Amino acid sequence: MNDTGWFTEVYPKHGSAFSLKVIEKLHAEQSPFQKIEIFKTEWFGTLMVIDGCTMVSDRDNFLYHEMMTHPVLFTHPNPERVWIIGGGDCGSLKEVLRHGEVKEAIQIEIDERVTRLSEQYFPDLCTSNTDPRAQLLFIDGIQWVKDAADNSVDVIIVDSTDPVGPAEGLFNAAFFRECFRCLSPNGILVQQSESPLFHADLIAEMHATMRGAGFVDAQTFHFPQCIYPSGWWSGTMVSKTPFSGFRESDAEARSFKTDYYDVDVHKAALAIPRFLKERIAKG
Ligand code: AG3
Repeated sequence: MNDTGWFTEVYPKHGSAFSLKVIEKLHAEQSPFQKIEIFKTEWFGTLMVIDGCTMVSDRDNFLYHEMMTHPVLFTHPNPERVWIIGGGDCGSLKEVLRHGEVKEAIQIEIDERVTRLSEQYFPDLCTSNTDPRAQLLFIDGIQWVKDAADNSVDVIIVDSTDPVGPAEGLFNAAFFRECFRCLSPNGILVQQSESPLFHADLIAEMHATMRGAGFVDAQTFHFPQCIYPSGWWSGTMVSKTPFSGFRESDAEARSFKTDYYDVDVHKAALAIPRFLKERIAKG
């Protein structure tokens, strides 16, 4: 935060920045893994920042959390066992648990402080933490996946920070191979895959690496996220069997309220703009 009362995240590689007007800094600490800051902002509500990067705001987190969960869960035929790697703010966990089919949701977050601060400053994201189907583990997701048995999960959601620092190992071939092994035969992995505009190379590389790890089909989808670089974000889903649409009528008949996701949004999110299609096709 600078002395004019604005928090700014600068994107040096992309000659741009994003700022939010801050009312007050609520908290700052260095956890064993990263620097975590919490701000009260003028219009975006509470904001969590990790190592200078925006993570979650009250105002717009619904976009990300709904899109990182509902498309993948309505694509899998019967998602009973779900792991969330990262996701320490618990926003993805909350959305996952809205699905009645889910029997077990395990959140594997390396940094317990992210969750404890979220419980304190983002209580709305943590309302499902006590759901009997939820388990919160504070261990390294990479190690968790390495140690897990074959065929032990239906959906893996990688809700990570940018691919630097603690999250770097969540974007490589060795990690994807272990995920592939742990997933059931029709298992799906979805990973946050950064900005279509700023990180098209990364998205293309993820497609190639994930296919190299054994996944047979890949679909990127996109959604707005104004607090992240370029204001436009994506997720990438990969599957052990070819994708053939999603459970559209179940999505239509869903019993829970959403603020962004619905059947039309799901379909629209899968429409990939020319430049990205071409970049992914190049490999
Ligand atoms: N995970 C993606 C954060 C990436 C933000 N990058 C940045 N600001 N440079 C967010 C976690 C939400 N559960």
